Amino acid sequence: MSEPRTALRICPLCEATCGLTLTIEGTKLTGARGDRDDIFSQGFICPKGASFAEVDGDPDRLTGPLVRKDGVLQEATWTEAFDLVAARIQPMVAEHGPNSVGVVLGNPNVHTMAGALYPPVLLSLLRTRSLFTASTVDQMPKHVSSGLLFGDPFAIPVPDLDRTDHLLLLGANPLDSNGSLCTAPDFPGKLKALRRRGGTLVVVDPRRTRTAKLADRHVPIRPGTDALLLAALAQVLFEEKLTDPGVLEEYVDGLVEVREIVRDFTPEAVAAACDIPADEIRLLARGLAAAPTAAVYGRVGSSTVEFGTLANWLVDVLNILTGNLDRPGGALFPLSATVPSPRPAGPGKGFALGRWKSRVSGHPEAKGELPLSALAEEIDTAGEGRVRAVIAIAANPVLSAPDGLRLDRALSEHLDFMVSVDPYLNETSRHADVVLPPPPPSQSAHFDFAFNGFAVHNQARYSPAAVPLEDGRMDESEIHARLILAVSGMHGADPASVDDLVIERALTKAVAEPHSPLHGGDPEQLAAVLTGSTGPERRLDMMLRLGPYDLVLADLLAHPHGVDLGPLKPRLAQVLKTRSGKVELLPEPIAADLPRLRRTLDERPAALVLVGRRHLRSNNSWLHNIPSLNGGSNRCTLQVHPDDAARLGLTDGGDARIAAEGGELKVPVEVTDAVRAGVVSLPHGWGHDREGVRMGVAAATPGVNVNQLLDGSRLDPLSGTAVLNGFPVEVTPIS
Ligand SMILES: Nc1nc2c(c(=O)[nH]1)N[C@H]1C(S)=C(S)[C@@H](COP(=O)(O)OP(=O)(O)OC[C@H]3O[C@@H](n4cnc5c(=O)[nH]c(N)nc54)[C@H](O)[C@@H]3O)O[C@H]1N2
Ligand SMILES: Nc1nc2c(c(=O)[nH]1)N[C@H]1C(S)=C(S)[C@@H](COP(=O)(O)OP(=O)(O)OC[C@H]3O[C@@H](n4cnc5c(=O)[nH]c(N)nc54)[C@H](O)[C@@H]3O)O[C@H]1N2
Ligand code: SF4
Ligand SMILES: [Mo]
Repeated sequence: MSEPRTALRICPLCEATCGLTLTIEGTKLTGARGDRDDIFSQGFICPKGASFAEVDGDPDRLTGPLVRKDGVLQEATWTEAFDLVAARIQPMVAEHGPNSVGVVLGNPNVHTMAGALYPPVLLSLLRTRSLFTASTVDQMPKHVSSGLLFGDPFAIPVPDLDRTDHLLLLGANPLDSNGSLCTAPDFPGKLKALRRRGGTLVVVDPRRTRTAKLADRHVPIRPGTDALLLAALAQVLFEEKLTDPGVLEEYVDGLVEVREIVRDFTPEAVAAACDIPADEIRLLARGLAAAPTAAVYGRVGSSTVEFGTLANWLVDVLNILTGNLDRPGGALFPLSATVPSPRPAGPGKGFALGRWKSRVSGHPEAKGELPLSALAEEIDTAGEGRVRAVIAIAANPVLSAPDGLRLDRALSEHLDFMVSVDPYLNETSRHADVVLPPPPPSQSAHFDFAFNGFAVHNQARYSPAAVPLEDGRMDESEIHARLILAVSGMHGADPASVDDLVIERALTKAVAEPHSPLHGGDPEQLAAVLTGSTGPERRLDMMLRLGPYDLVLADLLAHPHGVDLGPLKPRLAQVLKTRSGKVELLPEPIAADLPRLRRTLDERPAALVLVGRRHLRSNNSWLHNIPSLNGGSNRCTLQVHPDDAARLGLTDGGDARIAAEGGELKVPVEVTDAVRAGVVSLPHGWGHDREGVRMGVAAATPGVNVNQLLDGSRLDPLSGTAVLNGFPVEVTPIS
C-alpha cells in the first residue's frame, strides 16, 4: 500500500477556478479540499469542488473509445476510432466542401487546456464556416457589444469586486453560479466584503435569489426588460447632468449621439414595461452616479434575452458615462499572462458582423459563429451546403440548445457521420458514430487560458496532471491533435506535429512584430529553447514568453500555488482596436436595433413568462450523475408565485403542463414567492430520460428539458443568441 499523498489541481467545474488540494492513494483520488495557499482562491471551494473526487471517479465515465458497428456503439481501439474518422470526414469535405462538416463546441472547452489550444487549429485547417458553440446560448451578446465598442470581442471589462463602492448586478446569481465572465473565487465572500466596507449592492433579478437576499436593494424586474431599464438609467444621468466620463472623454466617440438616442427612454416611459416605479429608476441612477466608484455588471439573465446585445452594450455605456470604465473600483480589463504582449495604442481593424449568413434562416455570423439554435435546421433541411457531419466537442446541445427533440432527430436521422469528444454517453453523444472519451480531470494538466482573461486579479497558476494516465487512456490534447490530423489529410502523423505547426506559425509571426518581446529572434532557435514535457506545456511556455509578464513555464512550476501578477490596472488605450482608435459608443448596428426596443414600450407584456435558474450543486447538463450533488433542493421543479398558483389553480407538489412555441412538458410545481408574480422558473440541463444514455444516477431523476419549450426561432438578432429567459408560456394544472 502506498502512502496517501496530495496534489494540487485547479477546479474545472465553474469559472471561479479555485485551487484544490487533492488527496490520492495510489492512483485513486480519495478527496478534495480548498488549497489555503492558493494565491487567488485562498482555500475557498464550493460543494462541487468538494465532490471533485466523486466527479472524477464517476463509474459511468467511458474508459475507452466507442465506434458504431452494425448500428450499435461498441468498444474499439483508438486506432480503429481515428481510422474511421479519417475515412469518413475527408471524402465528405472533398465531395461537399468544408461547410458540410459542422463543429459544435460546448462549455467545458473553456475548462480544459485541450479545449483552448486545439479547436482553433481544427477550424483553421478544416476551414468550415459551420461553427456552433455554447456562446450563442450564453455570452455572445457581450462579445458583440465589446467588438463594436472596443474593436475586440474579447475586450470584456470585469467589475473590480475587491475595490468597488457600488455594484449594480443584473441577471446574475453568483451565490449559486460562482460568477461568470468575472472570474472570482469566493464571489459570495467578495459581495459580503463590499457591504462590510460600506459599499452598496443592487441586484436586478425577477427572482429573489440568494444573491438578491444579500443586496441592499433587490429590484424584481420584469424579465426581458433590462435594456429598457439601463436605457432609462442613462437617460436620467444625461437629464440630471450626472454624467462624468472624466479622462475617458478623450477616448470616446459618440457621447452626444447616445444622449440623443436615449432621450425618450425616460423612467416614466419604461416603468410599466419593466414593472419598476419611475422614482425607483431615478434613485438607482443617482446612486450609481454618486458612488465614488461603481461597476455595472450583467450576465446570463441580461444576455440570453430578446435584447441581449443592447443590454450588454448599455452596461458598458453606463460604466463609461459614470467614468467607471477602466478605473480601479469600476470595470477594468484584465491582462492575462498568455495573451500576446499588447501592441502600441492606435487604430485597429475593427469588428465586423454578418460577414456571412446561415444557409437556412439567413442568420448573420457573429465572431465567426452561427447560432446554436440553427444547428438542427442546418442538418435537417435538404439542399446544397447542408451540414452532413458533426464534430461535437464537450457539447450536449440536445439538452442545452432550443428544441432538443428536433436536434435529437436531426442527429439521428439526417447526419451521415458524427464524432463526439465526451467522457459520457449522453443525450448528444449517443448519436455519434465515434465517441472519443477524455480521461478524468485528475489525469489532465490544467491552465485557465480563458478565465484568466476575465479574472478580477491578474495571476497565473498551472497544475500538472495529479495522477498518471491510466492504461488505455489518451490525454485529451492528444485526442484533439489526432482528430485534427484525421480530418485534415494528415491521418497517422505524429500528434506532436500539430503543436510544432502552431509553435512555428506563432513564433514566425511574433518575431516580425516590433512590439513582441521576441521581436527579431530566430523562430527555430526560439522553438528549441521552449521547455515542457508535453506539447501543451511547450505551447504554454511559448505563450508565456510572448506574453506581457516576462514569465516562463518554469516559473509556474516553481510556484504551484500560483504567481500573483497584481491587481487590475487601467489599460484602455492598449485594448482599443476599433478603426477610429476610440471607443465607438454608438455603433451603427446598435443604433439600428434601438427602434425594436422602443417598439416594446407600446406592447402589452405577456401574462406569464419563464426564466431559468442554476443550482449551486449543478453544472449545466452533466453533473446530475453525481449522487452527492443531485437531489435535495437540486430538483427540476417549476417555481410559481403563490398569486399565479392561485390564479391558475396550481398546488405545491402537484403537476402542471407548461407549453410554449416549441412544445409542452409535464412538471412538478413548487409554489414559492422567490419568483415574482407573472414569472415561472425552470432550470436547464435536465431531461435525462432518453434511451441509450449511460448515466445511471441522472436517469433515476431525469427531470424535463426546459429548452423543449423553444423552437429555435427566438434570437437576439445582433448576436444570434437564443432567448432562454423571458419568453411567454402557458401553465395549466394536471389533476
Ligand atoms: N434554458 C437554458 N439553457 C441553457 C442555459 C440556461 O441558462 N437556460 N445556459 C446555457 C449556457 S450558459 C451554457 S454555457 C450551455 C452549456 O451547454 P453545453 O455547452 O452543451 O455544456 P454542458 O451542458 O455543460 O455539457 C458539456 C458536455 O461536455 C462533457 N464534458 C464534461 N467534461 C468534459 C471534458 O473535460 N472534456 C470533454 N471533451 N467533454 C467534457 C459533458 O459530458 C457534456 O456532454 O447551456 C446553455 N443552455
Ligand atoms: N452551480 C452552477 N454554477 C454554474 C453553472 C451551473 O449550471 N450551475 N453554469 C456555469 C455557466 S455555463 C454560466 S454561463 C454561469 C452563469 O452564471 P450567472 O450569469 O450568474 O447565471 P444564473 O445563475 O443563471 O443567473 C441568471 C439570473 O438571471 C435571472 N434572470 C432571468 N431573466 C432575467 C431578466 O430578464 N433580467 C434580469 N435582470 N435577470 C434575469 C435569473 O432569475 C437568474 O437568477 O454559471 C456557471 N456556473
Ligand atoms: S466555486 Fe467553482 S471552481 Fe470553485 S470549487 Fe466550486 S465549482 Fe470549483
Ligand atoms: Mo455558460
